[in-house]
Amino acid sequence: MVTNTPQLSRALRHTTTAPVRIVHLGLGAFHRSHQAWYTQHSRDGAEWGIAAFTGRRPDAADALAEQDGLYTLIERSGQEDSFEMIGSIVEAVDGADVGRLCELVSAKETAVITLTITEAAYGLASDGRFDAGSPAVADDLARLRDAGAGGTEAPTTPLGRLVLALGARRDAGAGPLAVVSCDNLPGNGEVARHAVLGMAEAWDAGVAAWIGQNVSFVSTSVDRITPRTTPADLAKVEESCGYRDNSPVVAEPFRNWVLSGDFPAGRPRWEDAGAVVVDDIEPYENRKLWLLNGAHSLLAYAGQLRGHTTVSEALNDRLCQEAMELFWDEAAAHLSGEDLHVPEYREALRERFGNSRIAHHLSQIAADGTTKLRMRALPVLAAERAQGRSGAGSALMLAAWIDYLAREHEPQDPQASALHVANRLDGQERVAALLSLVSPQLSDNPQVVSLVAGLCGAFAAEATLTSHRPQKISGRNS
Ligand code: CS2
Repeated sequence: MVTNTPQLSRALRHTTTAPVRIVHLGLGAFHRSHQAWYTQHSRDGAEWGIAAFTGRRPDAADALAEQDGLYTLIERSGQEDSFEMIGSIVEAVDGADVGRLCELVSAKETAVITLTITEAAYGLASDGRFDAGSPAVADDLARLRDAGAGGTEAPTTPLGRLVLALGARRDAGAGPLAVVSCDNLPGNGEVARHAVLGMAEAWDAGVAAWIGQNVSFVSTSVDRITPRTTPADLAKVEESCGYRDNSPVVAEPFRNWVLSGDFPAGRPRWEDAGAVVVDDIEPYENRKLWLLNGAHSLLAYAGQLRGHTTVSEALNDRLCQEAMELFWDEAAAHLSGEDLHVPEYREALRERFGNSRIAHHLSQIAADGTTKLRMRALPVLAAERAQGRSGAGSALMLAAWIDYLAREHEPQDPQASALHVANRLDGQERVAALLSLVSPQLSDNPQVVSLVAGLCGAFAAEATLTSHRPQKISGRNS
């Protein structure tokens, strides 16, 4: 390893900063490999600086602030790495600094707020609606009330912080702006609207009314596989770039961004970098959520059951591969529209998943199963059953999750305590209780419960899918 190398900074690289016009909540690797990359690659990117706030911990902001927001993007193909310095984040802030958030959101120049706060942070109940009564929301409402009354408490959830900051924008008379959800949820703009309005209504009707009239909620489908950075990546940057970067990001070369909605105060020309603006986002969202994220969740649980650590390892396992194709066949039957190019999309995914130079850990994808499976397995299962088919390919994903929970007693999940209780039951009772946390739509249907229960064990070491072969699927379109 090279020593005495200078640390990356704006002075070192002679870069200037753009004025803050975008505020981001959820400073993490994905934001840096995706929205920050698109902003840098827009022709007017030099006019659009991002102030990015972390979620629970300050670490990512501290590391980035030390480098004036600069970092290296390592683009990792199946053959080689290439390095690019990204400078569109001009301010990296600890999410707990709610004062700074309010200040920036109330500035007239701020036109866009982007979110990567995770699916679980939208406060959805198992019926998919915003749960105003959940303990996290109730606790943050108490803090919002205190903050609104000039107290010392500040909200701690991204939603609470966002609502407080939007209230500050209303008070400042800074005008309309767009909130852009970049989390993997169907109709994420609408989900964000319900969550923000639900929280605001419970706090201050005036703020809620202002949000209703002035905030545009934009839906997006976002895509770029971004594994965790490792110490070896830091050493690689030092060796190849000649500076020390404590915060590089690794991503695959592929990226995609589809957006739908209004930007009342403007936005960068992200389309220069390949973003696509459409009127109807649903087909694109479903394609990405089902084919990419659905397969990811399936591989995360099935792959770990079979002793694998990364996506590319799981993809080398015939059983996992077969299960993925079965699920894709089911999903593809409900993806229509020629420009979706489903067979090509599947082929591209096989290649992306198979990139063994990207160590995308299955354990990372396995987190927050109750929320993710509601978006990834349930819609395909429901669509299959509505057409009179079993939906066994989607049910396999649920069965793999249930088997995975039998050995993972402390899973990261927004419903961790309920999961813990359900997990202690036995047999079909356990299956039904766990499914109810994904959605009552699953647990209320005895046929679905026994279908999933019957598929449990499908990924045991000696199993073959033929012994559990799902009912023949008709109507494949690829
Ligand atoms: C993954 C996603 O962790 C997960 O749930 O499925 O983060 C996935 O890698 C991205 O959506 C890719 O764009």
